[in-house]
Amino acid sequence: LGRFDWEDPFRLDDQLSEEERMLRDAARAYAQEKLAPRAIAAYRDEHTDPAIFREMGEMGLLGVTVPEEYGGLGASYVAYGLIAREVERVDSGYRSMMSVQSSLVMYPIYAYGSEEQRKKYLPKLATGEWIGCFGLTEPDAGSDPAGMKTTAKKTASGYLLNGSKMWISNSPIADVFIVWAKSDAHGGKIRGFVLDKGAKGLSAPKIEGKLSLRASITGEIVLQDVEVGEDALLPHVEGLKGPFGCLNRARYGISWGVMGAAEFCLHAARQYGLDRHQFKKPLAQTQLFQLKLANMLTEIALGLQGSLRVGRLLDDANAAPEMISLIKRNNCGKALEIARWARDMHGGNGISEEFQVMRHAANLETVNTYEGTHDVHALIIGRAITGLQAFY
Ligand code: TGC
Ligand code: FAD
Repeated sequence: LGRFDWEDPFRLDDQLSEEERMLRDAARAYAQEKLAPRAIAAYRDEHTDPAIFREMGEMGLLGVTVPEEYGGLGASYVAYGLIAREVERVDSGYRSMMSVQSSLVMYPIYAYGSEEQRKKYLPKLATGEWIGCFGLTEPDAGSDPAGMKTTAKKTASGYLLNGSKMWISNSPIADVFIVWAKSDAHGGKIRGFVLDKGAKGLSAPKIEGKLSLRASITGEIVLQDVEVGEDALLPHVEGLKGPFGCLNRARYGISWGVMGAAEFCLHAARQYGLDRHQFKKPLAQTQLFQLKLANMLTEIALGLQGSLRVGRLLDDANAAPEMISLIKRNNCGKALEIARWARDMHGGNGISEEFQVMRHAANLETVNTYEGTHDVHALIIGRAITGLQAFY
């Protein structure tokens, strides 16, 4: 019989390649040494440090799956997931910054862009010199992005963009804007555009007052008669499958990321239960405490194994979107539950910033909602099970 290691119950480590383990260890070292010391204050002060993009770029953590000739590492999606897990172990906001840049900005430029667009944008996004954002959601179109109102009108030299995007990660500090709009020149179909900061009529005001994901800045994108050339159009994709192709990758990364946050909460709750005595014994020696720890560990072990399986399929270009919905939904929901348990298990200390579990719980409220809410992913899975569309 084999040994059991509660810190790696299904021996995930044995299932990784040498390169994947190396990247994971590098990401863990960076996250623990550079991000963890800043996380509490960044969250409290709602401060996003743009230098983090440069640091991540230097560490090779941005766009890891993009080929080396464009500044990436040409690494596997499993490696990308492992990095997300290490970064989100510290804070979901930091993972958000990283995954928007990698999956929602670099990926569409790589997959749908022209050679000129790839050469212009990808190397600077990979180093973090440029920060990117992804504008799909609008004030009146969230779960239903097909209802977007942003338009691209054909002009003699390019397009005129009008509309507004809401809840956009990184937008107030972004240099590069991926914007999805309905284009009259393409029969009203959704097309992607890549815009540069400073374009006339383009602004990105910050959304104030967030009580979640406070280390990651969020804003609007306002487009008022923004004129762009033909070279701003992403030429190689049309329709909702454009943004969804990016979301598949980001959602997959999130499924790993939230398990990192959940692992932090499990470790914190375990340590707290060992240290804290009530009724003349450690809390960790009570049955209810152990039941919660066992539930946490079980969900994390299963969640990580699911993400690894889908990651391997993604690397073989053989993952279905429904698989990604399944792991995004389940891992986010379970991580949120785990963070709430950990908060409870810390008693009064659980609400203090010092113990960090409440910050994770508050962050995971957002992660459970963005990139498709918990319920929307249930409907995607339900549609696959029944063949019946329940959205409309
Ligand atoms: P539906 O009719 O199902 O599909 C329309 C077209 O899109 C294609 N498609 C996909 N393609 C690739 N991957 C997927 N996952 C795809 N899902 C759909 C589909 O094949 C079809 O193509 P075609 O060629 O036939 O036209 O579309 P619908 O309008 O019924 O959509 C329903 C629904 C609910 C599934 C979808 O709209 C949805 O997933 N809603 C959730 C919206 C969402 O996830 N928004 C995310 C915004 S970005 C964000 O949150 C970033 S936060 C990042 C961070 O900070 O970390
Ligand atoms: P709604 O769609 O209005 O949903 C409200 C509720 O109704 C939810 O519970 C939902 O599950 C439920 N619901 C909706 N439709 C149905 C249905 N048919 N049946 C049953 N229930 C339903 N977007 C971007 O484009 N880029 C970003 O970078 C980005 N970053 C974000 C960062 C943060 C901090 C946040 C909070 C959001 C971000 N988003 C971003 C937006 C995010 O993707 C949306 O908030 C999300 O898709 C949900 O849309 P909504 O907020 O409009 O909610």
